[in-house]
Amino acid sequence: MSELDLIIRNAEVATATDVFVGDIGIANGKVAQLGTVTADARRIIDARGRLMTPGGVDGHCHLDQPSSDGSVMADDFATGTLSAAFGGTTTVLPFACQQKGNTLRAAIEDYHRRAHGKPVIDYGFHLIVSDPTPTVLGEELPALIREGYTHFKIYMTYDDLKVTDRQILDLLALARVEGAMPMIHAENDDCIAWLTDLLEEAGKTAPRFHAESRPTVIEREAAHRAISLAELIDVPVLIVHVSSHAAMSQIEQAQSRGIQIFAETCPQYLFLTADDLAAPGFEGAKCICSPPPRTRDDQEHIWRGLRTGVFQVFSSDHAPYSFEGTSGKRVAGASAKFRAVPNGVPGIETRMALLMSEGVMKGRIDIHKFVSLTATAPAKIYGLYPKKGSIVPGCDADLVIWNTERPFTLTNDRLHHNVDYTPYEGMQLSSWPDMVFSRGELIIENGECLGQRGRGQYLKSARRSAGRSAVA
Ligand code: DUC
Ligand code: ZN
Ligand code: ZN
Repeated sequence: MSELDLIIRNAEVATATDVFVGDIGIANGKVAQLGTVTADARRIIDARGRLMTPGGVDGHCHLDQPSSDGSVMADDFATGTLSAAFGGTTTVLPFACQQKGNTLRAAIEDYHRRAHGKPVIDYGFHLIVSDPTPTVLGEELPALIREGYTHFKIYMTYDDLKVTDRQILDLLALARVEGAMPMIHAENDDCIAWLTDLLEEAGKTAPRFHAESRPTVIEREAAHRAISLAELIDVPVLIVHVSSHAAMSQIEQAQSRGIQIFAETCPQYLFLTADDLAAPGFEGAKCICSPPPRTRDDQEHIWRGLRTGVFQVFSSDHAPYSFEGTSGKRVAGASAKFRAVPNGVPGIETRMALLMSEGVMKGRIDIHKFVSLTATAPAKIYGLYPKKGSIVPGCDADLVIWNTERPFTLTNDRLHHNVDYTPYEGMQLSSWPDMVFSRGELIIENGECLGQRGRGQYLKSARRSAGRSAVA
């Protein structure tokens, strides 16, 4: 056996299905051997007593995404992927967004330009299809899916992004034929617009009324509609950023009827509530996201859904808008009406540690569920498995060694994103990634990034083959 590049010895290795104490031999950026590795290596790291998981796959984040309201995201592909890496994520999937009137190809070319030379970790793109013209449906999107852009988001709300039910049917039918994975933002647009107007007429424009403009029934109805459309076409879809028990119940019922509906939730729906939007002054704007955070009861149901398998994917939905300044949350003014506040919260770096600390360490989910939610299932659903998402011979050596013995208080100044706040300020966490490897290269150690900006590689995704489940 020729010399390996690296052996990590005696780690407690956890995957979505197994746990074992053993060695990992790495050559050419890939896992070459598992178990007891007797070969020599250029470098040996002893990880005795340390938990190791696959590097995270963040299946939903926004980096340097152009907007129509004049806001500018605080994180680009450099700062966003740096922050992700510190948090144990080694693959990100942000969104290349089609502008209405433009082609998808233009969005992708623009997005590749934005990424060029910047990512610290590997990355792929989801598409956002906002203008499914006959050319997009007949030529452009099928060609792009075959080129490896196999997952796209459909919005049921937002004027500049939403598509009609009929257009959703067209897109789902195309996804079925081409083996793509549609992701759906499920909120009823007319209800939001109607309620927002009503609230504004009553002078209710502070951040806390954002939650009142988007009650759970709005998410439940749209989730039901999205599921019905998918059922009609007979194609799997994934409902993104599910926030409420009401919407989750729709998914659970569909799944129990044997319909292939996948679902994603995010940290903001486990750790924030609508009360966080009612913080004094404009502070609540920090937690404005859509769908909005709900109640403690909803949080408990979301935890149950993570445990029981209603949710397959736990993503950050990192949407990096700074609080101070004029390009983020305050783009429409220092105390703008809630409707003009950019939607989203940062969380690309905290996603895995929050779930490890509050989920695994507190016994709400087991370590296998953690790995599946944060890495394996998103890699499978988005066509990156087995290259990404697990620890098996031949996969990329994307690995995290955890420190679970040094509790700390989370503050924004220890994070590496370019956003000036974290919604989780002051939380006590028990776990944090100590060492992060990307394709066998140690990129994070002792709170320092050793990985070069621009080393991240673009990832093409595989198509879903007909009749194959996206998740084992
Ligand atoms: N949808 C997202 O996916 N992210 C941020 C805001 C939104 O509405
Ligand atoms: Zn969305
Ligand atoms: Zn998002």
